[in-house]
Amino acid sequence: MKRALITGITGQDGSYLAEFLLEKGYAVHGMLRRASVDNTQRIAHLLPDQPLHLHYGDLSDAAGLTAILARIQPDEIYNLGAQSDVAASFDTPLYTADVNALGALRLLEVMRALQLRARFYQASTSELYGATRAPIQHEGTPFQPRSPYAVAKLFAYWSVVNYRETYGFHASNGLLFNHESPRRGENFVARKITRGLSRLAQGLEGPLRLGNLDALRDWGHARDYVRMQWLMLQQDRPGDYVIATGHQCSVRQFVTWAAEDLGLTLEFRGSGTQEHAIVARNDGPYAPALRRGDRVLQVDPHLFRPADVPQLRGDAARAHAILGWVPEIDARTLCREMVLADIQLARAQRPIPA
Ligand code: NDP
Ligand code: GDR
Repeated sequence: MKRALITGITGQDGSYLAEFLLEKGYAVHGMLRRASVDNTQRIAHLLPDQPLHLHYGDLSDAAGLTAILARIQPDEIYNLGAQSDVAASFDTPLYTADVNALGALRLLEVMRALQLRARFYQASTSELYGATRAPIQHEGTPFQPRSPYAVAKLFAYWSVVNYRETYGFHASNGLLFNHESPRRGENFVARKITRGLSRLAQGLEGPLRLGNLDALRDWGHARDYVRMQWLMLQQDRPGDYVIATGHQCSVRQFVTWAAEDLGLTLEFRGSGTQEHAIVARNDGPYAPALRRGDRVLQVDPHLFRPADVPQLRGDAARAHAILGWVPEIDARTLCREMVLADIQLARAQRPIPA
């Protein structure tokens, strides 16, 4: 039975990857941060009766990483753990660098010290392309990181390349573009939209407040993307791969889709920080709390970042050619799946009428 270690197992990708590897017959070990409240909700369904083992650890703690790797002796390591919130990285740049940059290097160094020949996957990101002017980005597009998060991930990216070239590590970078799911953290924009509109539709909260509606992203589904993480480590040769759908849409478009899935037609009014959206039509049973003319969205200047990434769109031709990977779920379908899941959650919390 192959042994895999996943850092960040409690996160969105970690939970899908753990499911995937368990189905493939792996013994899965996950690194878990100690928290004051339960942080295992995304993997709770996997815990009974499965070869899934959790170990307390933190990417900032080299001694702990050494103990975990020495004990488990994994065949494959997936480094998904990170301070993954780009906006938060502007407020916590040193912490973000410690976890996202030095955290990856710590793992590589522990592997070197223990002479552990595990295959290594690093969760790299489209954020490395940042301010690029290239309309579509591939493995050869120069990096122009635009946030403390992206700068830290750039260090980790090059550390992986260096350990591969210098010490012969089987270490690979997945340059993943945005990917979402019903398990996505509530602060990332796609989930904020599907959850916020679903709750507003049930009368559980007020209008959605968002920042830059013009940002363009290439959104895929997390379940599709973890399959590729595993595929990269099954190759004879390590390498770096862009993983993306090749399609791009704006935050405003995502709002429009999510509203459609709730039976709502929106009308956007105003511009810049005055922009807002109201209900033009409500055609379905999903939004009982909303009437024509109700405000559903307000742009909030406080939610703009000190620097933002205007547009990302990935060319995954290399992954298609070498890994045989193609994304199965497009952004429109993804949005509908997220809205349906968030409607159920919102309905479960709807106050019982007196
Ligand atoms: P999440 O934010 O959902 O999960 C991050 C995970 O990292 C959580 O398990 C979190 O633990 C853990 N973590 C945070 N800090 C530490 C630390 N100091 N030591 C150990 N673990 C830590 O992210 P995703 O699942 O969405 O993303 C997975 C990885 O992929 C991340 O590295 C992210 O930067 C990267 N990525 C994500 C993309 C996306 O669109 N989702 C795209 C490209 C890259 P806890 O639950 O305790 O907070
Ligand atoms: P991103 O994702 O920064 O691309 O990082 P996020 O969903 O946070 O933002 C995408 C775009 O939406 C704009 N935006 C808002 N974003 C948030 N979070 N909240 C808002 O209210 C809001 N309004 C507009 C942002 O300005 C941005 O342009 C994600 C993370 O998963 C990273 O870890 C990963 O590396 C990249 O995707 C690829």
